[in-house]
Amino acid sequence: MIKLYDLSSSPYAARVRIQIRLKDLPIELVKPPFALRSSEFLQTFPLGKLPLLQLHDGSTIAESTVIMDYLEALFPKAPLIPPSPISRANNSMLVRYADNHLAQSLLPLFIEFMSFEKNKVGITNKLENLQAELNKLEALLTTQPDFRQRSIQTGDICLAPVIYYAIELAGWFGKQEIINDLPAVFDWWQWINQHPAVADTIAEIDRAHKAVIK
Ligand SMILES: N[C@@H](CCC(=O)N[C@@H](CS)C(=O)NCC(=O)O)C(=O)O
Repeated sequence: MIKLYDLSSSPYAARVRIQIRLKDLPIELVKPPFALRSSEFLQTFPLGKLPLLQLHDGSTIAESTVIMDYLEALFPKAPLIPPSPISRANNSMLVRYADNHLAQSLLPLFIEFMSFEKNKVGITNKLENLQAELNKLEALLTTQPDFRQRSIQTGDICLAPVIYYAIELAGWFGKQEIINDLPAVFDWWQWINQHPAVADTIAEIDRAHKAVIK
């Protein structure tokens, strides 16, 4: 059986779990056999990150979006990547936005969060950067065709766990409900959570994240 080396709290692993659940794929979710960053881990996980897909012959695929594209090619039924060139481009923009824009603005907040101190210098600036990236998503969703008129796609799936962390970390640093003044983002978040595969996976990340806080 194909295996996904998984991490409950990881937004990157979560997106692959959502895909697996939405398409009901025959893939086993397993925990990594070695501690992250150990030399054994780095030997088996060449890019040093989770998630990692392991195929029947033992070969491995790293990088969540590469894994997702591979799984779409391997299991094309109930496609999560649209067929037309323009809708593919719109979908890819959401994927790239999630990784190259939103996740980049979250990283500095995540580093502060891991230090477990809420009142560090520079938090206001980091929250403003996050807000600016979320404003871009508002603009992107507004210029793209209405998401309510299409089915769920890999771009939505990549974005959902990162938006979860944006809401959660902004709240942790005192800015509650960071997407509430962004009507398109707010509606998209409600819309995407109507999928049980998404809502259940977000709840899973939330449990893992809250366990860290404890
Ligand atoms: N670009 C990678 C990012 C994966 C990633 O950063 N994974 C984190 C967990 S959220 C990880 O494995 N971190 C272990 C480490 O950095 O040692 C992807 O999309 O798969």
